[in-house]
Amino acid sequence: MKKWIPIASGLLAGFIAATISFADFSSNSKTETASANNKSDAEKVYVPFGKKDDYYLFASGGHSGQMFIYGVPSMRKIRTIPVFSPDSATGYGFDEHSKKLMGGYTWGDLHHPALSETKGDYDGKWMFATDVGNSRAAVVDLKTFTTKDIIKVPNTAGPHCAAFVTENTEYMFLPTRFAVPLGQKYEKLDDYSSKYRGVMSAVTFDEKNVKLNIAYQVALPPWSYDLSDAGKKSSKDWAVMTTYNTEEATTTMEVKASQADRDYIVLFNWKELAKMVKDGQYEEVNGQKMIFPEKQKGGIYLVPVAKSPHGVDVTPDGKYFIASGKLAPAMTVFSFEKAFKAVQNKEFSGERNGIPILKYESVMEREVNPENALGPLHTQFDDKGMAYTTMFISSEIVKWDPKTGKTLDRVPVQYSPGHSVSAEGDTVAPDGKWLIALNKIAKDSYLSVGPSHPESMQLIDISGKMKIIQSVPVDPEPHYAQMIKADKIKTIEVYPKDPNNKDAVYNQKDTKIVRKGNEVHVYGIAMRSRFVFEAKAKRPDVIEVNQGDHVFIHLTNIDFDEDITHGFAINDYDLNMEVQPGQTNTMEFTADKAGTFPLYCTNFCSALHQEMNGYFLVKPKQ
Ligand code: CUK
Ligand code: CUA
Repeated sequence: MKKWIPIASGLLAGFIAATISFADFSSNSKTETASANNKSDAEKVYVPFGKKDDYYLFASGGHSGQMFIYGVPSMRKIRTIPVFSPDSATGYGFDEHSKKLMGGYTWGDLHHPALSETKGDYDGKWMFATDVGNSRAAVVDLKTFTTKDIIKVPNTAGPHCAAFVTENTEYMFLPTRFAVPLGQKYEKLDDYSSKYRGVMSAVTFDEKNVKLNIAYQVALPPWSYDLSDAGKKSSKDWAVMTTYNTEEATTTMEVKASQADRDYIVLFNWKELAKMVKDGQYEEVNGQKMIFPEKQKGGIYLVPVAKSPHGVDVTPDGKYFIASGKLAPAMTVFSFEKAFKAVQNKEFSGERNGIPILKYESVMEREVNPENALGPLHTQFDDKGMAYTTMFISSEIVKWDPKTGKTLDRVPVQYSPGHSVSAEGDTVAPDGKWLIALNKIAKDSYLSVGPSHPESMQLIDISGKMKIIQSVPVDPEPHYAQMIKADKIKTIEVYPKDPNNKDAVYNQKDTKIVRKGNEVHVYGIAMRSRFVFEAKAKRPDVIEVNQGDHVFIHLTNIDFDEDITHGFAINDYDLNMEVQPGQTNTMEFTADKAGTFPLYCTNFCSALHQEMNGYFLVKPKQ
C-alpha cells in the first residue's frame, strides 16, 4: 500500500510542519496493513442470502441531501432516503407533499442524523436531521423510511451543530455554523461583532401531529458553533457545544479564526432556558422567542478549550464530555460534576458577551494526547465506556480510556476519518462489537472512477484488538451515522386505508375526473397492471385536458401487497412520482405544453408492467 500523507489544507500542513516531523508521522502509519485478510474475517461480515443484518446503519449523505441505509455487518446498502434533495427514483420533490416539504429548495447538506430516544436509548421510531445548506430541519418516519416534516429555521445560517436529541427527545438543538445578522438582513461586515449572531434553536417534535416546532432560540455571540451533544443521566438537563472563531474573524478564516489559544465549549441547561421562556424572559425576533444572554442571564456558561475544537461527545454514563481539538493534538475530558460545582461556586475567569467563563482548571478532568496522534475530531464509545477517537490527520482510530487517559489500541484507516460510529453509540448503553470509520478519502481502495473517488466506510471489529474487516464505498458524504439494533425498527408492510383522505380512491368504480373551470382533478387508481383514471370513460387510462389547465392527479395504489410499488410518469413533462402499496399521492402541475404525452408506470411491478401506460392529451388553446 502506498503511504499517503493527507494534507487537507495549507493550514493543516502548516500545523503538521510546526508541531511534528514527518518522520514521526510516517513511522506511525506503517504499523500494519489494515485489510481483512483471512477467512474468519470474511465470515464475520458474511450474512448469507435469506438472513438479515443485525443493525441498521443510517449514514448522512452530506451535500447529496439524502440519507443512506446500510445493513451491518454485511455493509450492504439497502436504501436511499431522500430528505433535503429531490429524488427521481421515488418522485420525492415531485409529488405535492414532498414538493411542499422541500420549500422550493433543490439541494441540502445533511450532516448528522439523530435517532429519537426514550430514556437515553434509541427507540427506533424517528430519525432527525438538519440541512446546513439551506437551514432546515427534518424528521423521517421509521415505519416507512420516508421524510414526514421539514421546517425552515429562521434567524440561522447553517445549523451544522445538530441534530442531537435529549434523553427523551424533548428537544433537539440546532446551533448554527455561520454567524449572520438576525433575520439575515444586510449588515456591514465591519459591524460583525455588534450586529452578527450565532443562533441556537431548540426544536421540539410533536409526535402526534408529526410536526417539528421551534420552541425558542438563543442569540449567542457571533462565533461558529460546530458540534453539540446532549447530556445523559445526571447531566440530562444539560447540553454542550463546541465553538470556534471566537476571534470573530470576518475574512481569511483559515488563519484568523485560529489565532487564539483557546476557544470555548458552550454549556447550557435547557430546563433553565425553557423556564426563562415560560417566564417571558425573551424578545420576539422574526416570530421567534429569542433569549439574549447578555440581557436574560443564566443557564449558559463557557468552558475554555484548546483552540478550534470540532467534536464534543458525552460519555454514556453522562459524567464527562470530551472535546477534540482539530488543531491541538489533544482530547480534553471535562467533568459535568465539576462544571456544576464551578457554576454553583461562581468559579469564573471572566465573561464574554454577558456569558460567564468557567475556570478551565475547575472543569477539566484530564488532557489526553496519544503519541503522534493528530487531528482528533470525534469520539464514540463501546459497552465498557472506552472511547474511540478519529484522527483526521494521522488517519487512524485511537482507542483510549476516558477514566485514565491511557491509549489502549489504534488502527490505521484509509484515509482521514471524520466521524466514526459505534453500535448504539450515542445511547446510555452502547453495544460494543462494531465501529465504522467514516473516511473522507478512499483513494487506493477501490477500482478507480477518475480523479474524484467515493468516500469510504470501514467496518472495524472492536470485540478484541481493533481490526478492519470490511471496506465499502459510499456516496458523498458520510459526516456522521447512527447504528441501531435491527429489531428495534418496526416498519409497516402496506399503507392502511385512510377513510379521511379525500384524495384516496379504493374502488375502480369511484375513479373520476372532475373539472372546475381550468382546474382538473383526477382521482385515479394504480394497480397491477393498469391505471384507471375514470372507470366509466371510453378509455379509462387516458387523461385529457386543455392547454393551460391546472392539473391535480391523485393516485392511489390499491395493491395492498408488500413491495408492489407503482410509479407514475408523464413523458416529456419532467414529472414522476411513486405510490407505495396502499398509498395515495398527488401530483400538481400546469399543462402548459400542448400535445400527446404517453404516461407510464416507472416501477417494474408485474409481468405486464410494460403494458401499464396510457396517454396524457393536452388540447391546444384556440
Ligand atoms: S462534521 Cu463532517 S467530519 Cu459536519 Cu460532524 Cu466532523
Ligand atoms: Cu405499475 Cu409498473
